[in-house]
Amino acid sequence: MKSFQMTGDLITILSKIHSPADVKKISEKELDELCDEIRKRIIETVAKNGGHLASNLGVVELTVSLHRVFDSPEDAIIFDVSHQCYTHKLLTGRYSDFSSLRKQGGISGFTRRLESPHDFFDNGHSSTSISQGLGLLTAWDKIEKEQRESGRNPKNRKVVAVIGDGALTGGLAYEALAHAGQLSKNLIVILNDNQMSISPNNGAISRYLSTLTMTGFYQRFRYFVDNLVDKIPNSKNHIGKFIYRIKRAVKGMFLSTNFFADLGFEYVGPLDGHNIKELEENLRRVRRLPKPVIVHVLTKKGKGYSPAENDPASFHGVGPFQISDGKMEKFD
Ligand SMILES: Cc1ncc(C[n+]2csc(CCOP(=O)(O)OP(=O)(O)O)c2C)c(N)n1
Repeated sequence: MKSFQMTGDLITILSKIHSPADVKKISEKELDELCDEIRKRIIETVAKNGGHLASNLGVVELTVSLHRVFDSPEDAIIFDVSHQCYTHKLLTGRYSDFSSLRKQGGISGFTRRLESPHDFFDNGHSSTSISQGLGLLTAWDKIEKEQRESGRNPKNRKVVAVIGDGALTGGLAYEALAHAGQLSKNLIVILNDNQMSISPNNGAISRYLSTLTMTGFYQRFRYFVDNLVDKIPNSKNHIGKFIYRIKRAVKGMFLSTNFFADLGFEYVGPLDGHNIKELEENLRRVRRLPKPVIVHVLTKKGKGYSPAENDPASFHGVGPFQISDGKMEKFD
């Protein structure tokens, strides 16, 4: 990403995207370029109009992957708070109007039902998306049941709720997690963990998510060691037993019980939220699971624009700023 020399570059891939169907046609080779173009469009627009910058730069690859795997608006993608919905707007037919972002009569900085069938809720209040998703899924299940009973073939629509680790500290999210675990419907919750709320996240939930991240490191360590052991001749004997003991010790250091699994969710992750291939592969698998799933995705707030990466709290919500150095306009 060329954070500092963006003006003048052509936007050639993004300008041809009018709906998620077009996102699915983009070749793997062009995906990095698409993400660069999305970041360029977001930075240029927010630098003029103000808006939520760092949160949006962090979810570019995640949102592209969601629109490649799911079929919005047949499937619902719900954004918690929805301050991070700019990529979603750019991919769902609002690219050409995007310069009006947050202007009177222009594109809203949040999801708005009147603006697009791809926006399922008028959001703004944090921690509501899991509950909204569950409500939608319950209604769709009812409709699909009636369709089946009258001999029609329902579509099996999917619901995805994207919630940040900051919004996950709000109590409402836990009522919804408890309810979803009980109903056992195929609600897909994407936990966008950038270790930041508006400023650095803290408290026991944040600490717990870090523990889960360590679990991911353990899993990668385990696959690495298992692959290595397979290559050693006679590894089933003494060496194998020794390695098994080391693995148990490392596991004890990192692994605790999984809160989400205990609530009845399948836990997937943690995944690299900037690796589209890894995201897509896992999301395609998750799409088929017949139970609630939580996909833990690690992202970097402000990704691709160094002033925002270095100071994500100041770039969470900004007024106009200078792209070359991130200097913000002063309001006296
Ligand atoms: C009820 C309520 N309280 C506070 C806020 C202010 N607020 C806006 S975004 C946000 C959370 C940001 O953290 P996170 O969900 O992790 O998203 P990120 O910006 O880090 O991607 C909060 C608390 C709000 N929107 N609603």
